[in-house]
Amino acid sequence: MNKKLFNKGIISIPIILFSVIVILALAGGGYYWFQNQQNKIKTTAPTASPKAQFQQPSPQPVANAPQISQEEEEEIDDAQRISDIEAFKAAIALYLATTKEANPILCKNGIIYKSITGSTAVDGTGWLPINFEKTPGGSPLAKLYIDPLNDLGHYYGYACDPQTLTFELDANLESSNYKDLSSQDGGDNPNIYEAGTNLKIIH
Ligand SMILES: [Ca+2]
Repeated sequence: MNKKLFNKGIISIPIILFSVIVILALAGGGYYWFQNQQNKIKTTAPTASPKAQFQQPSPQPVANAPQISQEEEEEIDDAQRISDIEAFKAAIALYLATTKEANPILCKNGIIYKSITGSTAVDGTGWLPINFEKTPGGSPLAKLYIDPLNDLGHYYGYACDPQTLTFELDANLESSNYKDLSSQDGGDNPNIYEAGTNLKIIH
């Protein structure tokens, strides 16, 4: 009985060892094959996946950006100037018509105020010395306008007659399209765009 068992054990140990060797060999072979496949994929795979390539932004066609000519730029500036001057005229007219100040002050006599000097404050301390905050309901202007270029050749000018409470606003227009307005505004300077209630204050 015991011998039979022993004999069975003798037989079974090599079988077990053989089986283990076979399993290890298979596992090792499988692992080697798997690594080999992985290396193949790594070496043959493109640097970017097809999906990533698909998502790569294609070069944008060069848009035909609108080319703004010098003349058009000057016309845009001139349109702005005329709009600003009109807004000033309306704000000053409203101030004069509605302010409860006993003696509304438009300016000091004989001074030509320029948008290149001073701030854009609307409380009388800015470049244009009217306190628009004395308009009932508040200043119609959030800030004083300045010329689009606002340099020595292009600025807004302002002066008044303190006695008659009349005023003049000036601008230097640039574009050939708007230039004619300077000689047709009824003022005394054919080269300057003049607006207001007395166009003979600034000479
Ligand atoms: Ca003029």
